[in-house]
Amino acid sequence: GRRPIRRALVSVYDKTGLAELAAALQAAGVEIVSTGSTAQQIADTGAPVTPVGQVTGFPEMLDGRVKTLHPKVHAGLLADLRLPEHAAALDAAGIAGFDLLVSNLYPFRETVASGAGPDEVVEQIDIGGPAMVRAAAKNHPTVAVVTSPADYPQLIATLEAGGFTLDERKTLAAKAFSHTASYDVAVASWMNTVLAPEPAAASATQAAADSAESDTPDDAGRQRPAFTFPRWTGATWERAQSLRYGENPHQQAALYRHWRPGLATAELLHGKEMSYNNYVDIDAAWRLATDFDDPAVAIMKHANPCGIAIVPGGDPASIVEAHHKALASDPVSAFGGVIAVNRTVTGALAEQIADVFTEVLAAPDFDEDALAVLTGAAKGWRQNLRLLRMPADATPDPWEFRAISGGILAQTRDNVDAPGDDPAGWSLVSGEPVDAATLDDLAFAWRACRSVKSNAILLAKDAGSVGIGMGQVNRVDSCRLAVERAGDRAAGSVAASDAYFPFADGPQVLFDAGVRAVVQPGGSVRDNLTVEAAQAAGVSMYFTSTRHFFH
Ligand code: 93A
Repeated sequence: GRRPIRRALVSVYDKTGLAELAAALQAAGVEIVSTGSTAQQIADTGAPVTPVGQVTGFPEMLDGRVKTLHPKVHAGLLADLRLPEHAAALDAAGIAGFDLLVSNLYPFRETVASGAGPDEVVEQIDIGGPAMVRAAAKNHPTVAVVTSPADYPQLIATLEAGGFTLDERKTLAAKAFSHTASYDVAVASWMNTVLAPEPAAASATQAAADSAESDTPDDAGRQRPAFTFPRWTGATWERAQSLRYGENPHQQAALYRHWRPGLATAELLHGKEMSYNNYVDIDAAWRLATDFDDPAVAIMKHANPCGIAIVPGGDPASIVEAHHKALASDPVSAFGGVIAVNRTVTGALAEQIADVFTEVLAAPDFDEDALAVLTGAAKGWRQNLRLLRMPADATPDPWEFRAISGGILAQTRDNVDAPGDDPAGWSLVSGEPVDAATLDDLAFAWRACRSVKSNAILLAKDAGSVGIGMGQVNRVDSCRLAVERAGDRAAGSVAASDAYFPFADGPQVLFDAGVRAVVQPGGSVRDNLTVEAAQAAGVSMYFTSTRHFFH
C-alpha cells in the first residue's frame, strides 16, 4: 500500500519548481525541514519550514560543509520504521523520522565546465547531499527519495493520493543511486585527469623493471620506452547508452565513454539507432579515412576495408571522385557497408552514396544539399541510414584496450608516424627506383594497408585500392585473395604487405599477376628468397622496417 508522507527533508541546489513543491507539501500538511538557502526560499513562499539547525541543535559550520551531517538527520532517514526496535530507538533519542527526502547535489560538472580553478571545483563536491540521498535510498521501505525536479509533478500527485507505493519508492531509490553514482564518476574523472599529479613509478622494483626494459633495444635497434599503464584508464567510464544488442542478438551491450571526444560522442543526425557492429565498423572506417590528409573515403564491412581511395591534392569537391574509386574497388562487398569520409559530405557525394545500400555514413560534416538528399522524404533503406557527424575536436585515443579472460591488454595506439612510414626512409632492395607517381601509390598502399586485418595485402592503382586480401592465416592466401579481387586490375598495380613475407610464394603470386612494385617491412630470415624472386620478376621492392599488424 501507500505510505503517507508526514515529514520531509528538503535540501536542493537546483531550486527549479521549489515554490510549487513547497505549496503542495504545505497543502498536504507535511512538516518541512530544510537547509540554508532552500529553507529561505520556502519561507519566502509563506510555507512553514523548520531550519535543519533547529532539528540538529547544531548550526551549519565550515562555510556549509557541515549542515546535515548529524545523527538527528541521518537516524531520521535511516530508521526502518517497520521495525519496532528502530522506532523505539528513535523515540528514546528524541529523533523524528523522515518519510521523504528531496535533494539534488552541488553543480560539480557545471563548475568544471565553467573552467573554474581547482579550489572552486573542490568546494562543489557535495558530501552531505549524497550521504542523505544514499541513506534515504537504502531505506526505501519507509522513505521516498526524489532527486530530480522532473519528478516533482509525480510527487505532488502522490501527496494527494496518500503517498508512494513500495514499488514507486524502489524505482526512486534506484534513480537516486544512479544520481550519486554518476556524480562520483564525474568527480573521479576530474580527479584522475586534472587534479592528481602524474604518478611516480609505482614502486622501486617496478621502476627498475621499467628502466631495465627501456635499456633493451628491440630487434631493429630501437629503444623501448618504459610502459606505464595509462592513468586516464583509472578515469572512469560513463555508461552513455544501452545498445539493443551486442555483436549478436542474444548478447547484451552498452556504449561507455570517457572524457575524450570521439566516435562515442558523435552526433547521430538521422537514421536508426547505432548498433554495436555499426560502432565497430565505423570506428575502423574513421581511423582509415583520417589516416590521410587528402580527401579520402573508406568503405568497410566487418571492420575491414572493401575500398579506400584518396584524391591527392584534391579540393573538397573531389571527395566525390574518392568515393567513386573506393566503391569501384569492390562494389559487391560495399553493399551493406559503412562509409567514412574525411571531408564534408556534399549533395553530389550524397547522390552517389544513395545508390548503394549503406548502414552508416560518418563525416566531419554534411552540407544542406547532402542532408536533403539523404534525409528528405527518404524512402526504403535510406530512412535507416545513420548519418554521424564526428566531433570537430575528435582526437584519436593514445591507448587501445582489449579484454582477455581475467584482465585487459593495453597498448599505445599504432600511429603511422614511424620513420618507416615515410617513403623517404624506405630502402630499395630490388629493381629500379620507381617514378614519383608509383612511389605515391606505394605510399598510399602502405598507409591504407595498416587498416586491413592481418595478414594484409593491398593492391592499389591511382591512389585507390583495387584488391584487398585480409584476415588470412598465411600471407600467400592473402596475396591470392587480393589478386583475385583485383582481377585484370592486378596487372600494373602496386602492392603493400603489413608485415614481412616469410617465403617467396606470396610475392610470386603478386608478380605473376603483374604487380609492378611492392612495399613491405622486410626482416624475415629468408628475405633473400623474396628479394631474388622480385629481381627475377623485374619488380621494384622497398623495405620499410616498420610493420603494422592489425587484428
Ligand atoms: O557541503 S555539504 O557537503 N555538507 C552538508 O552537510 C550538506 N547538506 C546538504 N553539502 C550539503 N548539502 C547540499 O546543500 C545539498 O545536497 C544541496 O545541494 C545543497 C542545498 O543547500 P542550500 O539549501 O543551502 O541551498
